Amino acid sequence: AEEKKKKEYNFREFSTCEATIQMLQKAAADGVETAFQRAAEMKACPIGADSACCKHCAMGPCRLNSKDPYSKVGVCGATIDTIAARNFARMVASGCAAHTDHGMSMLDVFREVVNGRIADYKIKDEEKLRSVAASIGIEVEGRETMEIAKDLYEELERTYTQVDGEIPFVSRVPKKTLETWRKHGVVPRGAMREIMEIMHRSHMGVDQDYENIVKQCSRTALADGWGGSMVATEISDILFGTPKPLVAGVNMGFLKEDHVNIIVHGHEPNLFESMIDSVNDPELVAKAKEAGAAGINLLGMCCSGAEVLSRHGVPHAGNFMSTEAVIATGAVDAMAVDVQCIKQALVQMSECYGTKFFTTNPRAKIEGAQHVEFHEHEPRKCTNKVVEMAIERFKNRPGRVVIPQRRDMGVHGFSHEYINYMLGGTFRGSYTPLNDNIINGRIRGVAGVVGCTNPRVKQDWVHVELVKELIKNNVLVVQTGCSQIALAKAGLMKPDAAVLAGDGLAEVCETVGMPPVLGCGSCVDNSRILIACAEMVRVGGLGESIADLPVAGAAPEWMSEKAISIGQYFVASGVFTVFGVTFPTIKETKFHKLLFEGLEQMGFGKWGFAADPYEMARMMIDHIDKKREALGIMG
Ligand code: SF4
Ligand code: MSK
Repeated sequence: AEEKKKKEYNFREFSTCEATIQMLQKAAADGVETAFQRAAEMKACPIGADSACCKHCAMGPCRLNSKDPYSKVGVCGATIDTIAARNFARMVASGCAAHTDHGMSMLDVFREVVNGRIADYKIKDEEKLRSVAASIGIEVEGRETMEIAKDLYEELERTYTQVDGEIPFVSRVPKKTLETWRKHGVVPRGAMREIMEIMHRSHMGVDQDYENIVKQCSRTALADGWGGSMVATEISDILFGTPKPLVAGVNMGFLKEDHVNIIVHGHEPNLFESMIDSVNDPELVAKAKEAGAAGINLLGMCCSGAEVLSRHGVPHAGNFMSTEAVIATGAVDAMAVDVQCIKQALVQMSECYGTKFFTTNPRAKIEGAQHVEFHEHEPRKCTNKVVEMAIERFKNRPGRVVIPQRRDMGVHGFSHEYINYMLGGTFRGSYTPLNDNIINGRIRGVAGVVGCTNPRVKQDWVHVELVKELIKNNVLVVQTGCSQIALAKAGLMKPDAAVLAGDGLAEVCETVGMPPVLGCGSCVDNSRILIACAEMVRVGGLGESIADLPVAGAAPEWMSEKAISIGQYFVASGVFTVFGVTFPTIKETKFHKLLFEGLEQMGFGKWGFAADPYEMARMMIDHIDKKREALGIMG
């Protein structure tokens, strides 16, 4: 351990985020280790990285040879294609489960609001409620809001429970895309059914045909994108308001030394919404002042942070790979977490710096953390307690506080509705509509750049270089999650970042007053990108299916199973989707070829891989150009 502590690292190799680098240096000087050092110490297992091992039964675990993948089979005879496809299927299942369980929690809150059993939340956006209901065929004309809301709840519950048939949001899918899904038998039923089936089929000795397994991967992932994730986004908008562009700040400089600082990190917006109420409660503010603080300062991190940044302009302290670093400031009086992407190491890190660390969700306790359970029926009980404990910690701050002085302002909050409105009312309206700008070539195409940060690559660097390259080539970029925060820190969410764009995109940005990079919110808000794509086809009439569009997606620094589910639902929806860091296949295998070529030939999108951002941009731009040519809009 002594050896480890003494080891010198060049933290500039770990990250391009100045605040994070500064705090990594501080943590190292304080003798505290982070995920960056652990990743440097623990090389990734090459067999696992290639998905060439199976531990689905006790005859194994079996390891195949990734250099010569067909030279061996597992004890049961499973081939590399079966093994890699089953491993992939289980990543899709877990990612889909995470998003759909999040969506289900939002739907639980909605049900209790509709039934009048929750008083702390209400329907904030009635217009959104009506438009979502109408989009799935619920009668809205002349009806009371609560009547519509009850019908909407019942319909959306099918997104999870429906044992047969098609989930409700399938009504939003362009006709030809849906025909492709029906032809290949991948239209999703309820997520519970799809996840159950994929877990069954990937059990030892069940589905051992990689093509058939991939079909169920698509079906399950679509139950995420057009199901659980879409429900999470739409219900959150109905309950907490649909985002509209607003100016907001990102980075650790938004911590305030003379304030009680509270960070909420995780994914579900209900915890955050109640925390906003608690930090504004006059009694609690008075308590903070009695303790000598100038006030209470609330910040977000990761996806729930990205969501409230977009919806309310709450400042954001940093993305996934900054969650340990921010604690090293010593300024965080409390961190409250709910679900997903919470590093277990945060507990020990918090102990080192005296930060009060709270888990709040019964699904996600962490050994050593204090659990203050959050209940939707009495949400303030939990959030008030967190605030009170944060005030206590402020009174007795144990050590030196060092806050990196970086604050990056930008415009966030581009819901698909607002993108529609901003670009002309509909995608084919009379005022600079997106489709017209694509057809006239000012905008070459649209890229979704999303996803995590990962200590196996230099934090933020791949995101930022890729996006710069895309906008330089007139590709409009839409973003979610930790990627959005990377670009916000790089200053690309400001309208004047249009100077970095190609002439055509810059002209559109200047005319509309928008940045060339549009932040849409959290990971579940990737569903906004799906809806925007569907409307480009259905409303705007560009091509006949999503696969015809000059669009592409990327998750350049992905790390989570959720990312694989997101990638697979974009691919199954018709989008070319490129991942960086690593990809869990072996290039020479049939399974790899199916994901990277075969799916496209079947009418879906396809996967791509490149670790280098410039190569990634080139692949995406080539694809966009190929689609432009097919649409007859080259030049
Ligand atoms: Fe090995 Fe087959 Fe068991 Fe997997 S299912 S561990 S390949 S014997
Ligand atoms: S939080 S899934 S690290 S984007 Fe959604 Fe960020 Fe990836 Fe978690």
